[in-house]
Amino acid sequence: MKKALVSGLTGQDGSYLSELLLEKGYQVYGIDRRVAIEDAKQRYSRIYHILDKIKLYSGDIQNYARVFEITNEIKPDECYHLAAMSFVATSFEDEFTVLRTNIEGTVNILNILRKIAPDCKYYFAGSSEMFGKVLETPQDENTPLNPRSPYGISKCAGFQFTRLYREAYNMFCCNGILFNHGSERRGGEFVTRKIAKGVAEIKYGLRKKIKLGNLEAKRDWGHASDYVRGMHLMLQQPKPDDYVLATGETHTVEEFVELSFEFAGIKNWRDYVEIDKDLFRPAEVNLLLGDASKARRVLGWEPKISFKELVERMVKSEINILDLGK
Ligand code: GDR
Repeated sequence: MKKALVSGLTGQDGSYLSELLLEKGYQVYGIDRRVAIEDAKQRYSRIYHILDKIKLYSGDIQNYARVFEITNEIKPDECYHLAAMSFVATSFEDEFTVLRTNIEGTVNILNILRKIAPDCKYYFAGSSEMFGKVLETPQDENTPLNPRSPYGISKCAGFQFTRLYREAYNMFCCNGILFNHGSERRGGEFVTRKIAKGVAEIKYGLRKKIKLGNLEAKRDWGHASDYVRGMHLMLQQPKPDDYVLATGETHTVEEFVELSFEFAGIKNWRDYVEIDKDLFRPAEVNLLLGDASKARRVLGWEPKISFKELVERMVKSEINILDLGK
């Protein structure tokens, strides 16, 4: 039985990845940072259905000694490092948390693997935010990095460290460069979930408006369940490498809004959306569009869920939640 250690297991991607690994017969272990939410159903909402099948270790990736202890006990065959401060807007306000969690945390894990599990295959969750103010379109593995946020800069550092460990120590280290991916399990502060939830609440008369920032930004949005398949495939190849995962389609935030209202059966969406200047970022990434040809060719990966289906699933899920609560 293969053993996989997943940091960030309680998050959106961690939950889908754990389901996939369990299906494939892995023993799944997670590092779980303590937060002050006592209710397990709420705290582990994304993984509640598999909690009895996985093992969670309490710890923080910033704590070298604890991660060392956990890794030493498990001796994983594969490590998926997903844990991060992942909200771009907050990274402008609190650069230090990004620095410590995203850079120190990543170096801790790499360094520990090198010392006690050098044969462990390692996946780093790189991001399309690394392309920032894009220097070419579409973006692929050879596009120069040009980040536009503390978050983007931190992911570039993690990405380069992952490469460094591959080249300097001959370790099996892969970078996934994942473009935006949402789902019914997306965190509430990200724009896709915020829109889907807001639209459902408007439908049921629970709110009058949604406040949003820049509607013109363009993103390449896929579904998280497709993207975790790509992560796993990267670690099953004969050689470690870096791969872009993306749909190859880009849409504005406005299109996401428009379609969400359409799926909820609400006309004249502009009547319900208020633009709030405070939600604009100090520096914006205007356009992301990924070219995942390499992942298609080498990994045989392709996304199954379209943009339209993603929006539909997210909106319907929010409507269902409110229906169940009635
Ligand atoms: P992003 O995701 O920054 O692309 O990073 P997010 O959903 O936060 O923003 C997408 C775009 O929407 C615009 N926007 C708003 N965003 C938020 N959050 N809230 C709003 O009210 C709002 N109004 C407009 C933003 O300006 C932006 O242009 C995500 C994260 O998951 C990262 O961790 C990941 O690495 C990348 O995707 C790939």
